[in-house]
Parts: sequence; C-alpha cells; structure tokens
Amino acid sequence: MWVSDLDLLDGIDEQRSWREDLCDGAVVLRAYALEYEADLLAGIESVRQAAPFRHMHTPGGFRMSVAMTNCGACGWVTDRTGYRYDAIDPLSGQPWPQMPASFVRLAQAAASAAGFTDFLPDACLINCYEPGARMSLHQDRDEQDLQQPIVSVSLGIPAVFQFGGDTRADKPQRLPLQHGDVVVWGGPARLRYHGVLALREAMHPLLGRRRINLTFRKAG
Ligand code: MD6
Ligand code: FE
Repeated sequence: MWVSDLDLLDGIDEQRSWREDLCDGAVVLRAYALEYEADLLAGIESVRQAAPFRHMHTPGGFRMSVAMTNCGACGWVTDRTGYRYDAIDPLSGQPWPQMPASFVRLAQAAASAAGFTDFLPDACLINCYEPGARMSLHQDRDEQDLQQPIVSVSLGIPAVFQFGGDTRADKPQRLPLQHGDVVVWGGPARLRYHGVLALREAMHPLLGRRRINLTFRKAG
C-alpha cells in the first residue's frame, strides 16, 4: 500500500499530542499548543505592552490573586459593579489589542480537534499566576451563546485544575496541567464548576515562576 507524505505527517502529529477525555464535552489535548509556542509567547508580549496585566477586583471587593489582561473584540472584566465583557480596556480607555492570527488558528484547530467546528473566538482572556495565586470554583456563564465551547491553553509552570460537576457541592476531580496542554470544554460540560488550586513554587525555562492561561471564547 502506498503511504502518502500526508499520512506520515498525520502519524507524527498523533505522537506530538495526545487526548484525554474528561467527560462528555470536555477533553484535554496534551502538548497541543507546543507547536504554537513561539507565536503565543510573542503575542502575549505584544498584548501586555498595550494592555498590561492587572489585578482586578471581584464584585464583593476582593483583589484577585491572578493578574489578567485580554485581547480580541471583547475582554472579560470584573469590578465592584460585576462581571462582564467590555470592548474597552478600563485601564487605557482604548479597545483591547487585536487577537493575534496565530491565537485564532490555535483556538480553532483545538476546538475542531475536540469536535466543535466553526468556533470563532472574539475574546481571549489572559491570566497570569505566580506561586500562591489561585482561582476559586466558578462557572463560566457570562457568554451569550452557551452552545459555543471554550478553549483553554496552559503555559509556564504547572497547575492543578479542579474539574467539578454541575453544582458547587459536587466534589471536583484534580487534573494536573502542564506547559502546552489545551482543555476544550463545551456542550454538556459547558457549565461545569471548575477552578485552579494555589500554584506551587516552580520555575519554567521560558516563563520563569509564572503560569499563563489563555481562555478563548465567543462572548458576544
Ligand atoms: C485557568 N481557567 O486555567 C482558569 N474556564 O487559569 C478557567 O477558568 C477555565 O480553563 C473555562 C474553561 C476552561 C478553563
Ligand atoms: Fe473558568
């Protein structure tokens, strides 16, 4: 049988990344973002120059331990008035930086690998964790169309992701995430509670003592 170059490339691709199903609608694509690494790091650097990381406050008045910024047409923000998507960065009064084309390509490729075709993200939230930073259990429900999935990319030092059920009381499972892992999340899993345990002290060769998480959504 004749084996085309394309088949060989597919074979190589299968070894570069592997998938783990979490539940119906949620999958981890291990190491999937590694081939986009250089573009992701350059994109994050250019976004942060225009829209620096900042610690936002919850509606309850607590300062978040995770520093955040955004790119794309809509950015996720929180302040005393609540959580929302806003086209304007409240720090600069300007629109958020454009989403780099490589970010869109990665988000679409990962979504379609997970079975969600035609994903068109308009929001990319960029979270920066230092050791000790955490994100408490929450649901993602500020987006208009809950049929659209979320694509979540982990870079830098490892974290333990908590993946819970449909109520806050369901005991979450613990999922270690490494540099390059991508979680895709939608359909029947879209409203699962989730969070990130306090990060342990660690050092990453490219990102130092930081974890950066990008979450892509169709918000508007
Ligand atoms: C984080 N992620 O990993 C926070 N939400 O830093 C999230 O809150 C999240 O990873 C929805 C879907 C995937 C996620
Ligand atoms: Fe979330």
